[in-house]
Parts: sequence; structure tokens; C-alpha cells
Amino acid sequence: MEITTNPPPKPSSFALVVVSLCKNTDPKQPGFFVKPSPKNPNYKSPIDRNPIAEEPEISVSLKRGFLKERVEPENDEDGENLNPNLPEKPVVCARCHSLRHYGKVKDPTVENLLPDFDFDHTVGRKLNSVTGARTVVLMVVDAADFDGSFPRKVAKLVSSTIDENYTVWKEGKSGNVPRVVLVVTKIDLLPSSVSPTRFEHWVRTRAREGGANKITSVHLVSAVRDWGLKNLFDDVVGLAGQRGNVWAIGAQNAGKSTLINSIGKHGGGKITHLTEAPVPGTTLGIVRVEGVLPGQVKLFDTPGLLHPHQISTRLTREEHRLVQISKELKPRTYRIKTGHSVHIGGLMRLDIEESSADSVYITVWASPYLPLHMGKTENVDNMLEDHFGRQLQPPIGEKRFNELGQWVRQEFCVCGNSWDSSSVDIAAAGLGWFAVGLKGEALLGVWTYDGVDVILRNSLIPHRAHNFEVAGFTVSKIVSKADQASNKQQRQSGKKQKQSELKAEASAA
Ligand SMILES: Nc1nc2c(ncn2[C@@H]2O[C@H](COP(=O)(O)OP(=O)(O)OP(=O)(O)O)[C@@H](O)[C@H]2O)c(=O)[nH]1
Ligand SMILES: [Mg+2]
Repeated sequence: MEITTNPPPKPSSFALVVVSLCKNTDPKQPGFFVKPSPKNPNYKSPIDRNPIAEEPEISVSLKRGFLKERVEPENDEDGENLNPNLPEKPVVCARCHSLRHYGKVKDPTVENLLPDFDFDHTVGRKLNSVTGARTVVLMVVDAADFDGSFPRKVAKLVSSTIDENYTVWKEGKSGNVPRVVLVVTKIDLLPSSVSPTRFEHWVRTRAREGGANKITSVHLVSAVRDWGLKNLFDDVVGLAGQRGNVWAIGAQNAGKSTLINSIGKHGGGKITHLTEAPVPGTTLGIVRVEGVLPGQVKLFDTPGLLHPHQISTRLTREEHRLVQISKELKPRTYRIKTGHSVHIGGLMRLDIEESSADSVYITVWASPYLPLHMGKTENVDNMLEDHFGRQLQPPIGEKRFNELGQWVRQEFCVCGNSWDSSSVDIAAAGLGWFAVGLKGEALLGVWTYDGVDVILRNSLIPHRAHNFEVAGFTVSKIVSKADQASNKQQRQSGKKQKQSELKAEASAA
């Protein structure tokens, strides 16, 4: 897919752009939309379902989530936008409408009709370019899945471009040396006790180890809470100059579109409404956004990079919902001895195989919707046969275990000097992590599906829970919510029965 260089549709042109995918006006196709009829207070006119233009490729507006950039009244008699102070509602296709309002694509079975996005061919070439406007790369990383969502390939590509273009520039030729701004977003998902100074140091170290050794600045932000966005905005404006190109790049679901929408609120310029949703693969192609940053600076939203090493990419939508972290993380800690294991759903397991310490403190940092289990390692085969796909979800359903891949073991030697705080994390991409606290050394066996990245790193959140979890299954938030609901129902039906018994007694008397 080529970068769309067409100018965005002029607001007054009423330009509805339609992709070839919806040319047959089949409501089942991705990109289908209904042409909005002018809103006359007395309207009763039938809806016109005919597309008014066709494009050979996915249009810039569809990628942006809009079919109509901004609707301005053609004339006041239309009855449309009678109050010019009211913000216009963007007109979106059925796919984006469903993503925006229901958090899911309208029809997953037709998603494969959408063309694949070739990052290297499109964005990669632009970032590599030695000439042209100044390039600023916003490398967007999810704080709750730092290593899984870190775009290592892009980090390496940009770092080597910086080296090459800097050499050219030193020779006196025109050399576009990209600036890299590392944006760690969703920090509202980390516990508020995390020290920003310590976290920034941790982020810089992890980023360097991930191949980003030429970072211009680091920003820790929350796009939904508006934390750190003003500073980010000012920094990007300074780096981009009058006519730079700013690229938001990162893994699927990292938070790029939400970030751009939030940045837009700080400039006093145009406000964007890019489609954002808790579903990987929301943005389909490069979206050029102008007017958000001052001057002639262009901001580009890009489709998320597919990271097959994130376990989330193998999950069904239902399973993904259990894994997705959407609220501030809370620790769940076990105090265990050698010969014991902790499961996170049916997705990851940690065994204490050997330890010089009497007790090892294992804290699970993952979605509260994931059930946990702690028990003796000698019983793990039964766990797999009897509970994977049932009490230990995801996978949801027994046959999904085999579909997720081969269950494999990796070995980690860890050491620490405190029981009170975790020294290291063992993190699985797209899932969460075990934080390990101990005074001594331990040999850990860690199990997950083949191809899922499991890494050992310095602890991100050293503290642990005050109370320890007990052996057996923990009740996941989903189950406890369902229990609460059914208990309430039982109480209510009990009350009703009592009332009707009393009534019957009263009428008999
Ligand atoms: N808690 C929290 N959630 C966020 C934040 N930013 C984004 N999200 C959520 O993360 C999910 C993904 O956000 P998007 O902006 O669609 O992510 P994206 O990187 O554009 O995703 P793709 O288009 O699939 O590549 C949505 O559910 C957002 O609401 C944030 O700062 N905090
Ligand atoms: Mg997006």
C-alpha cells in the first residue's frame, strides 16, 4: 500500500470518499457506510445507500476512520449544522463505527479482505530518507507491556539511519538526521507508587537494550488522563520546526491513535478523531493529519506493527479481553518454596526448581481477569489436562490449548538480596510478568507457548502485595463479579419468596 499523498478532502467539498471494498454497497464488507442524509428537523427522507465516488485503494479517510473529513453546511436551508458552535460528528464507516462504539470490528470474518500493511516498504523508506523535511519519530510503547510492545526493528532502523545521515551531514551534504522521541504511554495503568525518576531510568535502560541508542527525549504519558501531553506537545513542536514530518510508530494496540487525538487538544489547532479501540489492528494504513501541530508540520498515524512474539496476537477476541490490561495494575503475591508452581491462566507457568532461599516471593502483574493457580510442581500435568481451557483461561475451551502452539520451557537463574522487594521480572510479551523477590539464588523454569518472548529484566515495580495469596485457584475478577451477581439474584428471589409467603399467611389469617 502506498502512502497517500492526496490532500485531505476540502471541508466544503462534501467529499465522501469510498473504498473499492464497499463499491457493491454490501453491508457485510469492511468499509461499508451509509451516506448521511442532511438533518432537516422534519426529515423523513429515505437513506441513500449509494456511494458517490470510488477509489482504487483504501482511502485516507477510511484509514483515519472518517468518510467525511468535516461536514460543513452547504447552505443553511439544509438544516444541517444549524448551530455552528457545535462540534461536527465525523461520519465513519461501519467498521470504525463498531470499533468506536462496541470495541470490536463489525465482522471479523471479512477482516482478511483488508490489504496487509507493508511497514518497511512505506514508512521504513521515508524514515531512511537522507533528504526532505525533518523527521521526528514518536516511538510509542505501552507501559504495561514495555518489552512486548517495544518496536525493536524500527529502533534499530532509525538508530542506523541516524548514524548514516549524521556522517553525510558532517561531510557538508544535506543529511536528514531523524529525532527519536520515546513515548511510554498508558502510565495510568502502573501503580501510582512507581517513582517517575526510577521509571524513566528503567525505560532508558530497557530502550537501549532494545536497540534505541539514539533517543532525543523520553516522555512518560497517559493519553486518556492527559498526563505529560503538554510537555510532549511542546517538545515535538520544537523538534519538528516549521515543516517537519512527525511519525507515530509502535506495536498494534500500543495507543498511537489515542495519543495523536490527545496531542491535538494541546495545540489550539484542529482536533482529530482517529478511531481508537482495544482491538489490535484498528488503524489500517498511514493517516496524514495536518493542522494539529503548528506551521506546516505533518503528523502521521500508522498501522500498528504486528508483533507475533506477543501472546495477545494469538488470542481470540474473547480471550484478548481477559488479557488486556485496562485498569491500574494490582499485585498478587505468593510466598512459596522450591517445588511449587504458579500459573497465569493457561498461558504461563513459573516453577521454583531450586533455591538457596527458604521462601521466594512471586508477584504476578497481569490483568485481574486472569485466574491464577499455585500448587506443587509434581501436579502440573493434571493441571494441564484437567484445568487448561476451563478454570485456567485463556485459552477458552480445551482444544484451544493445542491451537496456541507448543508448550515449552525456558530456564532462568535469578538472584536477589531482599525479601521485601522484587529484584527481577520474568515477562511474557503481551501478557504480564512475574516479579521475583528473594534473598539468595534460584533456578526457575518458565513455561509458555513456543515463539512467545519471555525475558528477564530488572524489576519494573519492586513492591509486592501486603497479603499473600493462598494455594489453589484465585478467583478471577470475572468469576467474582458473576458470583456477586448470582448471589444478589438469589438474595432478591429469596426476599420475594419470603414476601409472597408472608402475604399468603396474612391473607389466610
Ligand atoms: N489506560 C489507558 N488506555 C489507553 C491509553 N492510550 C490508549 N489506550 C487504550 O488502548 C487501546 C488501543 O488504543 P489505540 O489508540 O487504538 O491503539 P493503536 O496503537 O492506534 O492501535 P492500532 O491502530 O491497532 O495499531 C484503546 O482501548 C485505548 O483506549 C492510555 O493512555 N491509558
Ligand atoms: Mg490506531
